Amino acid sequence: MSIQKISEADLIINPDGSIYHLNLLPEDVADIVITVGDPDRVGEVSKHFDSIDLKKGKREFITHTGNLGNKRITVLSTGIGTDNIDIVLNELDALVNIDFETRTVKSELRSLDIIRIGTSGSIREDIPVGSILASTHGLGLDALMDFYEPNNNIEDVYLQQKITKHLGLEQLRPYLTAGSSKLLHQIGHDLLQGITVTAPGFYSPQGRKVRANNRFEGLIDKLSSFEHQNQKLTNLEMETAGIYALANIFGHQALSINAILAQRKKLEFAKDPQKIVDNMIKLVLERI
Ligand code: R1P
Repeated sequence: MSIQKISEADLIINPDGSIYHLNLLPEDVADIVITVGDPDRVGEVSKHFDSIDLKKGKREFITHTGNLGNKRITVLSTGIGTDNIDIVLNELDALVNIDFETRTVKSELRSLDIIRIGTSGSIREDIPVGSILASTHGLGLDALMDFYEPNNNIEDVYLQQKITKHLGLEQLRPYLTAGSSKLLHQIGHDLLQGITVTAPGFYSPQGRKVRANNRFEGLIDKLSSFEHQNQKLTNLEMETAGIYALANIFGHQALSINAILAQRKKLEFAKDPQKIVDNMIKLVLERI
């Protein structure tokens, strides 16, 4: 089998040997990676570390790597949206699985534990503001995975088809991927669980109406009325489905943990969002 060299245009490495957007060197990435949307949340996570040995950043991609107990952990901000997730997951994987000297895929592949600590809105009456929810699956309403060769298992395809039919949103070609059952057991075993819906925007794509009219009327009711063998769509955010789908393609383990700040059915928003986020951060760090 010939070894394929990845071109300088396909994989851009900065003059100092770091990867193009994340600005990280291969040795900067720990086996446990926490992703957060908000760059300011990186420090909110790493302040709990026993030591921080690396702080780097470029654009919205801020990284701290350090130690907590006997664990080495990287915490990295993704910014908002699955277009950013495309960059973060590809560059993280390249950092650990591509030899930057030879520009070839390493013979022994590393599998990262990728845990998203994010904020989200509940679409179910029984999931109140302040809940911490683990995503069993990510359902993407965005177009990211239209560009990749799918790598879905049969159960995911079956569930995705059921949901798509229920929603009547065939034109959006929703994609569905399960999260890591290992991480769900380790971190989310006693949390609320559900299928997280990843939208390609915050306003109309999540059924919000401020001034513009929505094409899909009643989106929240449609999403929240799906149920199949006790599997339900529970919450909305903007990254999980992309993380799950790309982690699955690359062979990484991924889990998304969501702090519920908004209640879309009851039209409520958290009075003290930072406290809810802090609870989630502490819970995840205790279980990592
Ligand atoms: C929207 O306000 C942002 O908040 C949520 C959404 O997924 C989106 O990124 O997550 P983060 O708090 O992790 O950014």
